[in-house]
Amino acid sequence: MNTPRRLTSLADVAGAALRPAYDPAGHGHGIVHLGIGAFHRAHQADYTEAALAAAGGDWRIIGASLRSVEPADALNPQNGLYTLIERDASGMRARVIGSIARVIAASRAPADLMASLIDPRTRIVTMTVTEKAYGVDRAAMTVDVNHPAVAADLRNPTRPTGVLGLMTEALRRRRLDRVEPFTVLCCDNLPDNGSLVRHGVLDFARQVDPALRDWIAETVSFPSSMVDRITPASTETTRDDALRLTNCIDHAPVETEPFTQWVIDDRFPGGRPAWEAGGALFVDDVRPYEAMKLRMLNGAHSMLAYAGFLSGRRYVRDTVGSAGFRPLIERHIDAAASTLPRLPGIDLSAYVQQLLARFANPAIAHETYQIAMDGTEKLPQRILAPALEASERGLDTRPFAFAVAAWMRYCLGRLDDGTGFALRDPREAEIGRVLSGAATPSGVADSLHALPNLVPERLRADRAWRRMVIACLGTMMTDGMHAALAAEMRA
Ligand code: CS2
Repeated sequence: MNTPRRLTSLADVAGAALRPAYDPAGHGHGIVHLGIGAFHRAHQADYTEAALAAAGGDWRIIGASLRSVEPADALNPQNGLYTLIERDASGMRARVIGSIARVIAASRAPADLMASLIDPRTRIVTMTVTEKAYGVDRAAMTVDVNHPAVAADLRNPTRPTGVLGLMTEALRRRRLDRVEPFTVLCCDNLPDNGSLVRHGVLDFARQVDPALRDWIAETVSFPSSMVDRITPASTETTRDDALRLTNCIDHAPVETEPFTQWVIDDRFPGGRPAWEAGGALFVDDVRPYEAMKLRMLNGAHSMLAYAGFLSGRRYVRDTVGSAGFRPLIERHIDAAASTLPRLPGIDLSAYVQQLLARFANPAIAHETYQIAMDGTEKLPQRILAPALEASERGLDTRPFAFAVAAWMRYCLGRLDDGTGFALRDPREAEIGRVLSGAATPSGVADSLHALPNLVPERLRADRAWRRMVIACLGTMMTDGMHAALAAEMRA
């Protein structure tokens, strides 16, 4: 083999990695994706790859990152190509993906992003920008005017930088130019995510121009979707493996698990790629699938992230691999499952076994600290909504109380030995303020329960719930997380 060169063309690839089963250059773009991180490259870009290979079409992706410039700097010199590595106990499989046409760093080239959004060839805008990027008040389903991007874009709606502002301005210009609107497809881990973004965009547009709001309400489709693929942040190992498997230096490789799932509302008036070629499931109502995934997978993930991180477990696989921890994960998943309706065609006990095996994947180094990030954005749909339902239906709420206590203990920002760490939460400063005078478990629990727009009112009012949270937190604060895990196993 020749000395490795930077991955720039498929002709350079000379290893075990598979190459696209179609000619990427023969296909134009049809999608703009906001938030082109590792997850998008392991998920939607892979489904689009399968769709292009199976059914063709002008459906390649123009990716954009709203803040960072790294994805553009890594992917553009590679003509959008990157290595996708799937790993599990049986080994590694790699493919070079060709579905990304190019990447825009929006902070550097805002006009380029707007031009791509209003381009008539763009028929779908997909997004994975994380929960905190939207700026939608989820209780009122209106824009949160205190959200920095929303506030900036309302002041300057023709030069938007946030998701709601970008969608509104691009749709305004398409309407003006008599170009059909694109479909907006949210792929973030939020319940009823299409409806959430729709409400946000409509409320934002109303403040810009009520007639535009009505036009968007009548003509733009916002399907919901449930996305799933465990994808840790790429590391040096990912790059080394990509080099071995392609004989190319790849600055944007991604590693992920073999499992992947995408369930989508089939509402695409402007057409869509044949994503079913990659296994996507098109349904009439995504919500039950979302609830299953958010409560069982993501809920258990958040619980084990806080309790695992604070008990010195760096990776998810170390938590399920520990005899003292695994039963608590199983207990959490079962409690989450008990809040769900029956899903035709889904065997929940098989789903549970599959989840445990996925968490245990020895080849995936998924950091508990990565999942612990942005707790205030994640807890409502993952833990608090099922906790409230369980409380109202007389089901066991203890597993959720333990998870919330672990999050509260994490909010103190220090390990049992006193070492400090950053919470990495958009409400970090506010959390620091409300906790500054709180020293006891009940003081901490009361202060965090009182954060606006977080714990549902009816759950806050449940005395038994609060007692349980305080008791769990008390053990965590007094005896440490290891002891709290052991005590919880006996509870
Ligand atoms: C994780 C998710 O970081 C997190 O919060 O729970 O990213 C999880 O890995 C994905 O949703 C799996 O599909």
